[in-house]
Amino acid sequence: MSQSQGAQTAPAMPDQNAISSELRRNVTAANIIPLWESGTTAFVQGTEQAFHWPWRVMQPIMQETARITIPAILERRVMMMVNPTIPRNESECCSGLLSAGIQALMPGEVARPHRHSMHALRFVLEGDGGETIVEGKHCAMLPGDLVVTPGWTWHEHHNPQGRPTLWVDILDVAIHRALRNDRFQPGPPQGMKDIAPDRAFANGGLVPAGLEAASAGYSPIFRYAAEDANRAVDAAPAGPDGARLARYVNPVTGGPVLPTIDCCLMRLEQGAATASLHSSGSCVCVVVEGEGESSIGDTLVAWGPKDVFTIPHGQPVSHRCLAGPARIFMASDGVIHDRLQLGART
Ligand code: GTQ
Ligand code: FE2
Repeated sequence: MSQSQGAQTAPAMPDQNAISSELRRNVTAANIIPLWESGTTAFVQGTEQAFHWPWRVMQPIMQETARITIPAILERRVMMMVNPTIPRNESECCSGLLSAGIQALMPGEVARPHRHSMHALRFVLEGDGGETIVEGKHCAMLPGDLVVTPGWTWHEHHNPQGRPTLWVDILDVAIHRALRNDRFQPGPPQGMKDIAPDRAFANGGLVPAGLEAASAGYSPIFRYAAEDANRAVDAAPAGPDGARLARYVNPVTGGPVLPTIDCCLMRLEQGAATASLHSSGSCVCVVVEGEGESSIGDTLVAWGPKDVFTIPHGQPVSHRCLAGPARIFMASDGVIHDRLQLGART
């Protein structure tokens, strides 16, 4: 897919005196705005730029944040990464329609059960004893694990012992706010669904029959272990440019893990560089291991382990691995673009 780049600015605002003072009074009283004075004609496509939150910046911030012990903060010790290049970013997005933050749960801490309309995922950076319970299913949180909490599923985080657990949260807040449908409910959980255990889906190519309807909205697997993802990407055939890509899927439908967020893991060998591609969705990337640089539109990002960087939709991107192998986790809002049939437009 290719898209035109660069900001398209609306013509200069016409003279506010173009309409008579009487008409001005009348339209104001009637809650009417002339289109030529409306902010909706200031098109903003293409103005988002790639952005980078290096771990060397985030790590000391998270270490300092971990010392805060105010109870209200304990359960949401999250530092959000807000992309300053996104115009009118009321939803504090990181890339496209995706919000992202780094959360820390210290030993002995609990984030109490709740649910919300937003679809969310966590990609674990550090930890040994933490877990998230999703709709009653216990999901261990080990480095490199992906844990999804689909919209309106009950979830709670625990870190009974051991080291702090740190992870990247990625949520589709903006679309829920745009639809005026962002909802939150505190626990205790009620009306939890009975979802088949993850081991029912652990036999490659075979899944329990009859779950199609129940699994249409989201994946019945809530935890994708790092070791499984690594094995899958290592076994994936390399593309012509040497990159290997494994996609996290809903095992029943083959669809994305969340209705609005598609995830994959890329592996690049040392010295390899990907072909220049356009991304149909906007991406939040988390570097699992390795070092390299990515050319994204006009921006060059030099990345290392636990760095977070973004890829705005429609921008040409090429990743180069300088110390490898490199593994990069990517979460994209491309599902939303696809659902709106935007991919075919050039
Ligand atoms: O851990 O459940 O970053 O509910 C924002 C909202 C994390 C969570 C966020 C949440 C969570
Ligand atoms: Fe939550």
